[in-house]
Amino acid sequence: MEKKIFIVIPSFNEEKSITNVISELLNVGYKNLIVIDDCSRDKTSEKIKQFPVFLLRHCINRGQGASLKTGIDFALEQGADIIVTFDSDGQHRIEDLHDMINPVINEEADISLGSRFLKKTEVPFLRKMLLKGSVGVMFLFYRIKMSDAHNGFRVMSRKAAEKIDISCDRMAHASEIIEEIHRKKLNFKEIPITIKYDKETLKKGHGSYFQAFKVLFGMIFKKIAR
Ligand SMILES: Nc1nc2c(ncn2[C@@H]2O[C@H](COP(=O)(O)OP(=O)(O)OP(=O)(O)O)[C@@H](O)[C@H]2O)c(=O)[nH]1
Ligand SMILES: [Mg+2]
Repeated sequence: MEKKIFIVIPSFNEEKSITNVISELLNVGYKNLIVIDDCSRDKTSEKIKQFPVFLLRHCINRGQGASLKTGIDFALEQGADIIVTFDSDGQHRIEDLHDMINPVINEEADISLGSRFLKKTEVPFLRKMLLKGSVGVMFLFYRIKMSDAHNGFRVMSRKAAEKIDISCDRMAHASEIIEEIHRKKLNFKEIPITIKYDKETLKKGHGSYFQAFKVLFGMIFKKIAR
């Protein structure tokens, strides 16, 4: 029987890129798209209305983690067998979807995690250091060997989605997902993917460095305080 694939797309002020992301996904045949507009201040929702997608809106800005939770819970209610999380800022590539989905469909893994470090990708220096810091913390605390702990491109089976509890509303959800994979003894596979860095995403990225620092040190303090 064909598996029902749902794609969860968190969105916050993405009026410039959301139309492209959605039309490309629809064009290659993915029909079950769930967009979570996280109380954008721009025209994100208006841009989406022309497309046959599920549009969910937060009435206050709750963050990337909360947006994913809203979308994943909705996908489960709709009977999803496979759930993909895919960014709306145009940084993820449709071409990588197939390689990401296959291990989960073939039951080789409960969850595929995209990794920008298994492919030759130019990652901005500070971003790279922060990402490597998170990977180091994951190894130090949990003995989890991985190359990219903060990649928003994931594919999970229904079983994995039901088990993974996301309680961190903002950026810390990414490390929380890895901790949950470890705690719930789920199998993961890292898949080489390309993250597109262009002028627009790099400009936005600078604002999130402070958040990324906070998450990294938050992880360390949480573990020490336990
Ligand atoms: N920053 C941010 N993103 C959100 C929020 N809610 C939903 N998102 C979406 O979550 C996805 C990832 O957000 P980004 O800020 O690009 O985070 P990132 O890709 O991990 O980091 P960058 O390298 O800075 O792009 C995007 O599709 C956003 O639109 C929010 O409150 N803040
Ligand atoms: Mg991004």
